[in-house]
Amino acid sequence: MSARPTVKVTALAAHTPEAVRAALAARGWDAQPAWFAATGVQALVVLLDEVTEAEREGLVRWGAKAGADVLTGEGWALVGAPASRLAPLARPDRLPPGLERLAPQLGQFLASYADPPRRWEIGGAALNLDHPVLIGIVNVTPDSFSDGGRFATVDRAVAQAERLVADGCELLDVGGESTRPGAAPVPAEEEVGRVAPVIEQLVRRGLGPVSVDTRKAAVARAALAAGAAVVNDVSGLAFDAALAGVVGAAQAGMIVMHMRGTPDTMESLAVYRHVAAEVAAELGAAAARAESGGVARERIVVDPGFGFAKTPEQNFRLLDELATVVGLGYPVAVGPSRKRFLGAATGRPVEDRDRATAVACALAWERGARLFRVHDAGVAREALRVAGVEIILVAFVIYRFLLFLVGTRAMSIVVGVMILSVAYFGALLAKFTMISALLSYVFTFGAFAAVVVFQPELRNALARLGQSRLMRRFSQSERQSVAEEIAEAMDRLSRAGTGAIIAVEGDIGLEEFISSGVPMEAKVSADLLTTIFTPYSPLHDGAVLVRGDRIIGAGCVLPLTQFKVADKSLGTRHRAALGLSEETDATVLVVSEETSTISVASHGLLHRHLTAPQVRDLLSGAISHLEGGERVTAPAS
Ligand code: PMM
Repeated sequence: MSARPTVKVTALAAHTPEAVRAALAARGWDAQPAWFAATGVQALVVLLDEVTEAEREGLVRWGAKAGADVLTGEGWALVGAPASRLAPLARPDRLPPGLERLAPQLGQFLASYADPPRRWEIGGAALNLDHPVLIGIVNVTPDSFSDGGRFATVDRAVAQAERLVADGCELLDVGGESTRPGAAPVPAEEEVGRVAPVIEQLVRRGLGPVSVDTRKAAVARAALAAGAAVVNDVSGLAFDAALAGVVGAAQAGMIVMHMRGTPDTMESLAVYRHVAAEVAAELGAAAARAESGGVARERIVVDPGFGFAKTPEQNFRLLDELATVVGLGYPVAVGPSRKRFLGAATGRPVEDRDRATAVACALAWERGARLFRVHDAGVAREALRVAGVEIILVAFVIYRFLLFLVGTRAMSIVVGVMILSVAYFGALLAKFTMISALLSYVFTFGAFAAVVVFQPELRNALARLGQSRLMRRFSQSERQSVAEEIAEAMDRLSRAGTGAIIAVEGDIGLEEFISSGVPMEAKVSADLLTTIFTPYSPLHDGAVLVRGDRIIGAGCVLPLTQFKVADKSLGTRHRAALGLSEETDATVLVVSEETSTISVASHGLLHRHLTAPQVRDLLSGAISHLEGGERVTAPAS
């Protein structure tokens, strides 16, 4: 009876439902059920505010039965469970009595969570949100913080817009009033004079759709008349109550951004107890204002307003907890481009923050944002790509390095070094000065010791680096004939009781051993091999080295195994064969002078009593490895 294979465990990346969806789809599930099941198993945590005492008690009882985690306090409850387990709380027909008030809000959240908005309806068109949508910034203000004044004329604005569109922007955001901290307000007529001619030109040249970045109903009206399809309001409808009506009437799209106060006062209002939750709540209220003012839900995008009434730390917390804003159920836009908080983190000046912008956008995308307001789409995209390639490269190098170490003595030493490092930093933290001083000596001299201890490994690694498998590939038929010649030679030598040792090179080069004997360049043949090992021939005592179909050296000295060999019937040839197979991936064949038997050393194991056909099959690749290898060595005491 054959044993069952072991159960394979794969940890799925469950920070979004994507991994579960992909796993189900790969197992034949249809797209829609796979997505719903994936969102169902996703663990969610919802915070419920303004709950009554009775509702708290009801939730705790329900949580105990449903297997959900419920934490509560005065007026609030925090519920953690997979979405599918939360679902009954959103269904009036399945709600436990007393929890009826929960259903509408929770239902809306779960519905948009399971089926997030995939399109954004804007004036006369719709933007698809199944990929990152870049919004290119065209500032026509003389004092914008990042590119102030550069595109102040229509022609320059158009040229910038053309670059942005060429770099993949799907919407152009034209702004005529700076919103930098402390910026002075611009009268509506002046703002219209800046933005309307530019919007007209962009639309006429087919560079649209175009958005207007304004807080004022009058400016929005003029911009929409000039052909704008979106109004981007950084005040979240707090500045001009008439704005929602203008956007609603024009059936345009609207970006509702979060901020507090005005550019003049916002810095003093950056006070939050929990920035993400408060921004989401205030933004939800602003979006509700837009809806009740006449803007249809599917036309609204929300934006957490990076840099507006937030300190650098609050911006980063908000970026990390962006899913809370995504939970409002509207598509989310972000505008971290070149902002001060990125400068605070990177130390870069404003003109050198596009890489940081790209990284912030990538993080925001992963947390659910779909639209990205950027100054330089090309650099941002390029930086994103480079950042991705770099991460892959570093991960690949670390992976190959670990693969190289696994199973070698180096791995246990790496573990030892890690333990010592932990001890060292522990001693530093605990201010144990004697222990940390001693360990620092260990590290200083340990580096030299490592070079000595790992000399064979380092030699191998360097040899491996210089090798290319492709260079040494030779055809299957050549390999077959080489295998036959060597097997034939082994057979003749063992019948004659002649000692011999032949090392067949693997991926690791053997050139360093050639110089210890006589370099050769001869085709492998049974006759030549038996001749070389004939007793009293000058070369019979050393090893023959074979690369591909060539004998590259004879009479060569191989390294002896560093371990103890207890079996006295194994002489110097066997110890050399084992030694080389420990340091390289060569296959080393030995004919014993004492017993006339054939052995093979490979990867530190010895296979004894081989027949010539077995040797042939091993070398030709007909069998990939031999069963029954023995570890005949033991650590030297
Ligand atoms: N930032 C600025 C202006 N308008 N609009 C939205 N929706 N989101 C933002 O983050 C945002 C914005 C300020 O930056 P800028 O002066 O570079 O345009």
